[in-house]
Amino acid sequence: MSASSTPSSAADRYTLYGAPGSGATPVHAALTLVGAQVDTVDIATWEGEAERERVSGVNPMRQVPALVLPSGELMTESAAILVWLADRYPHAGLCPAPDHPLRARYLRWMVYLPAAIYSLFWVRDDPSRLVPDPAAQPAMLERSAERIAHCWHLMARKSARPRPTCSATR
Ligand SMILES: N[C@@H](CCC(=O)N[C@@H](CS)C(=O)NCC(=O)O)C(=O)O
Repeated sequence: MSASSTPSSAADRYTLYGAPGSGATPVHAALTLVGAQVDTVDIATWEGEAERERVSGVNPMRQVPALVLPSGELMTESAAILVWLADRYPHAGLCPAPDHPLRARYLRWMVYLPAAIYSLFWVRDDPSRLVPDPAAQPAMLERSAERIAHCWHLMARKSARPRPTCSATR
């Protein structure tokens, strides 16, 4: 059994920066499922500059989740963290193995979520970052909400399991 397939041990201690309801939540769930030890640092970046400043020394993007690995290396980007944890602890069964037929689909949607949807919240959380004119902000919020809804629908449609045909159910 290689080191990467061993169940988590006492050495597997992580520090997770984030807050409930943030992208740190699925990371915390994955760490719990693999049985790792987690020290959490509560930071709600969307609450303002002071909170973002608190995480800036750890993650220059001033965002959560930020995860310090047992090696001391920092990981950011929630999807990358989830993929890394799932591969690091295969016994937990969190993802299809690299040679599994569903691997491509898994990677596709793991990257799609932050690229197509999560990134839009950087603008929505503080519209003035990209749209300085307050009068123009409601339109941006409305259109980005439509875009997000469209992306969720597309994913739901395309990632759904194909329905069995009549002949397949016989
Ligand atoms: N690309 C990052 C985005 C993380 C992100 O947007 N986090 C939010 C909280 S859920 C944040 O820290 N926002 C504060 C900001 O961007 O200023 C990821 O996928 O993990």
